[in-house]
Amino acid sequence: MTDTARPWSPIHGEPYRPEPYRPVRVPAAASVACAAELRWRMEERRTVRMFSPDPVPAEVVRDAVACARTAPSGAHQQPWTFVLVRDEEVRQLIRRAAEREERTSYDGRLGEEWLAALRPLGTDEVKPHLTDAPALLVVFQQRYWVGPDGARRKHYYVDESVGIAVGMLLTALHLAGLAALVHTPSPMGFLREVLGRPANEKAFAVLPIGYPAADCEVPALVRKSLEQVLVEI
Ligand code: IYR
Repeated sequence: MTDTARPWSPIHGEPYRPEPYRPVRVPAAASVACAAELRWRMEERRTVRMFSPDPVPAEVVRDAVACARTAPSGAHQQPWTFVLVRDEEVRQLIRRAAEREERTSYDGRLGEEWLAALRPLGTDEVKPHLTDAPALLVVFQQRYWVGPDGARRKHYYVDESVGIAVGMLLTALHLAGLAALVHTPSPMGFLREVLGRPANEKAFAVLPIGYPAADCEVPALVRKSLEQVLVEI
């Protein structure tokens, strides 16, 4: 599937330019069936921390990023960059740097309340998934962009926009049969350096992507029910 996007340019300051939008109406029965199917497919998604080193088709990850980039964003500024790392040495570098930060975090920087919240997840400072998973997708948020005049221009609702895009990415990966973890080493400044990203980009998350290991375990967690999270008025 080729990329059907038109060439992108910033629309900053341009006048409103409407175009028709006439998606085919999905018949109600098909809509209900699709939503129900999707609901159960997504119920199966788990955050995975134990990956098989088996390679993943790069095309699946690229297509998932292509899905993520359709996310809505503040002022349609699309303030994201996805860096796909498959190179073994770079993954090793990222793991070493992340574990250095995590050690400080788990040794007390997080504080007792946070550590208690994490206990049921069974996480610690050792992050084998960063090198076991055959692909790391590092998501950067662009805090601002630089206009043709060299001036910095603000991006709006960057956290929300990139968060929505990552949600769509996780959905696409899961439906395509790949597992992922949203890893947020803190602080993440090292990622910009290791990956040579520009100053306007700030790491948002590192996503190890792959197949679960044959002996993969996940914490026995319970999701809130639909009734607990949905209020209908
Ligand atoms: N970044 C650390 C700690 C951590 C924090 C949260 I909030 C989690 O949901 C999971 C982990 C780590 O990756 O271990």
